[in-house]
Amino acid sequence: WMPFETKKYYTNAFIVQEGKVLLGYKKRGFGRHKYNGFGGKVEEGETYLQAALRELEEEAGITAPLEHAGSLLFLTEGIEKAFQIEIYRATEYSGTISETEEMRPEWFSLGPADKTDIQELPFDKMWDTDRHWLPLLASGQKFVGRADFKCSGEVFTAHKWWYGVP
Ligand code: 6OG
Repeated sequence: WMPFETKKYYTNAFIVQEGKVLLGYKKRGFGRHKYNGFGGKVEEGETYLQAALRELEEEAGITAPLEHAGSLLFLTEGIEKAFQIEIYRATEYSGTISETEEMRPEWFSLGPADKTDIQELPFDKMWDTDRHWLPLLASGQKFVGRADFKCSGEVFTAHKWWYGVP
C-alpha cells in the first residue's frame, strides 16, 4: 500500500484493425522514445472521452468512435501523485493518419509476424507494464490494472496486477 494525495488524469487511445494496432513513437516529452497509444492530460472541464478524442486528433490527425477499454492506476514510491490512465479503443477511424511534432504513428501486427510485412509489437520500446494489458485491449476484453513503481536510479521496477473485467 502506498498513500497518494492527488491524482493526475491521462488518456491513451488505440486503433485496432485487421490484426494490427496503431501506436505512436513519442518524439518528445514524458515517455519519449517509447511507443504508446495517443493521449495526454485531461484538461480542466473536459471529460475523459473529450480529452481522448482531442489528443488522438492532435497527435495522429484522426478521429474515431472511441470506446472505453480499461482503467489503469500507477503509483510511485515517494511520489504523492497517482496517475490514472483511462484507455480507449476503436476499430475504425476517419481522417488521414499523420506524423506530428510529438508522435510518429506506425502500425504493428498483433498476430504471428510471418503473414505480414508489419512489425511485431515493440515491447522493448514500450512501458514495461503494457505487455500485460495489451492482449486484453487487442481482444476487446475490458480490463483494470495497477502498478506500484519503485524507483532506484534510472531503473523502475513494479509490483503489478491486471485482470479482465466482464
Ligand atoms: P503527455 O505528457 O504527452 O501524456 N502514460 C503512460 N502510458 C503507459 N502505457 N504506461 C505508463 O506508465 C504511462 N504513464 C503515462 C499517458 C503522457 C502520455 O503517456 C501516458 C499519456 O497518454 C507505466 O501529455
